[in-house]
Amino acid sequence: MNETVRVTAEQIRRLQFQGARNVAIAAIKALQALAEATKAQTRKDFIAELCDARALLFASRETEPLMRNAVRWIITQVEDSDERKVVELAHLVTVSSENFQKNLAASKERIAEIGAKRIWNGSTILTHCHSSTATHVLWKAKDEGKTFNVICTETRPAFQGRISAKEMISLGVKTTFIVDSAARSFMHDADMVIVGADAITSEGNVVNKIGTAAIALLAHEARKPFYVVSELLKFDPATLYGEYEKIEERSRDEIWKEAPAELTVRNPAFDVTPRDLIHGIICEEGIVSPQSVAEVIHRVYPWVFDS
Ligand code: RUB
Repeated sequence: MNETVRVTAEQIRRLQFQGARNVAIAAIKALQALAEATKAQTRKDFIAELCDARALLFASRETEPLMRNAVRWIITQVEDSDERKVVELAHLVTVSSENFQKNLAASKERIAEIGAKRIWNGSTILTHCHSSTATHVLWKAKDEGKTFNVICTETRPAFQGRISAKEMISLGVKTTFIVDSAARSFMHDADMVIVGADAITSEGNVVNKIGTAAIALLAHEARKPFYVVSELLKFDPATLYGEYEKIEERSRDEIWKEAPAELTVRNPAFDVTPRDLIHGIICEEGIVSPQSVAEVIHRVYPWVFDS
């Protein structure tokens, strides 16, 4: 196995790359490194090497369809090419990886432009966990000269809320940091919720950091809009064909290292927010309803549905 792929998969598993976008970019870069270092002599061997890398990267975190779509797309470019020379196929991996990352960066900018329009002067935005897409929307609003406040939940057990809070502070945004269980107490101070996504299902439900669904319920109760900011490529095509999105369950040690052995400790990394609680999905094609997201993806990225 290529060393960079092995190390990257381990870093992803250990949360050294955090958030769906960063996980996908790390996996793409690992494929690029594999292509640069390959010793494969034949097309068949090179494709076999890519497929081994795919299996290892997919296993690193299971609730990451953006990473899966990216890796699948890059490998498909190689499989669909008539080229026989390994050096040319390796070059194709490099070019495809760069194109995919350019597309991701363009989507992020577009989402920020659209999302920032929903933020008005004096408003307060509650966010959960750390989504680079959500913080980019807030960066954009700030860059446009808007003044607003942010409430960050700490996001147990890995405290990704601290990353969001530090980013907001460095932007000069007035930020309040709360424990997750204080979300209801502070929902009335918020004008809207903005969170990221790890996966979007065919029904329009959104999988994001554990606790997101409870926050969506609180926003619904308080009649505050709950927005998800996400690239369309976080859609998981397997859900269209009947699969459930798998929810990664992480080590009990992340919650309580010295917990009594006989105690059952559960640590799901994500939960599912039902579409009825989502005001809109802010994606690169605009603000779309969760109900119509599968159709929009079908129009923009038809290849996602190829098995
Ligand atoms: C991160 C998380 C983020 C999404 C979206 O979970 O749930 O909200 O991944 O992030 P973890 P982005 O820290 O366990 O990876 O918008 O950066 O893709």
